[in-house]
Amino acid sequence: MERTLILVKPDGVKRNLVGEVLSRIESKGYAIVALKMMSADRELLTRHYAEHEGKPFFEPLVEFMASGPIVAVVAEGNRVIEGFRKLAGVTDPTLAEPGTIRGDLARDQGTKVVQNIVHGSDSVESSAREINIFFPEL
Ligand code: IDP
Ligand code: MG
Repeated sequence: MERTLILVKPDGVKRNLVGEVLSRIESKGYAIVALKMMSADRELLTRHYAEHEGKPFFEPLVEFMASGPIVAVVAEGNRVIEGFRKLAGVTDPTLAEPGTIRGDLARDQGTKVVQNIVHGSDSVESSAREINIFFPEL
């Protein structure tokens, strides 16, 4: 069964949207198989966002993701990687469709890094790598 790594980012936790995000995952029919609230340090975030190292938003992204608690979730189901990305909506919350997490719950805050409530793995390879970073015990 396919699995994906989902993060409720610090903006989502600060705005009390953890329950809302979990509710959308569960309502869609995916199973939550692991869940924890944690603070991510730079080392972990640099590994998680390795593909973005060197990009102009990399430092602001790491700083933002380390700015407060996050909630890490492993969700499971057929095609959950693609399915959660659809639930999340596109990266830019201004362009994300209404009905999606980012489209409904986030907007452009004028910050160096886009604050968009959630992360979701984008491929089978990324999900395996990312789940191992956040849940090495799984
Ligand atoms: P994704 O989260 O939709 O997969 P990625 O391209 O993997 O988007 O980027 C990771 C995160 O970095 C985004 O969710 C967003 O927070 C931030 N980000 C991506 N592109 C930009 C950008 O062009 N400017 C500012 N922040 C960005
Ligand atoms: Mg991504």
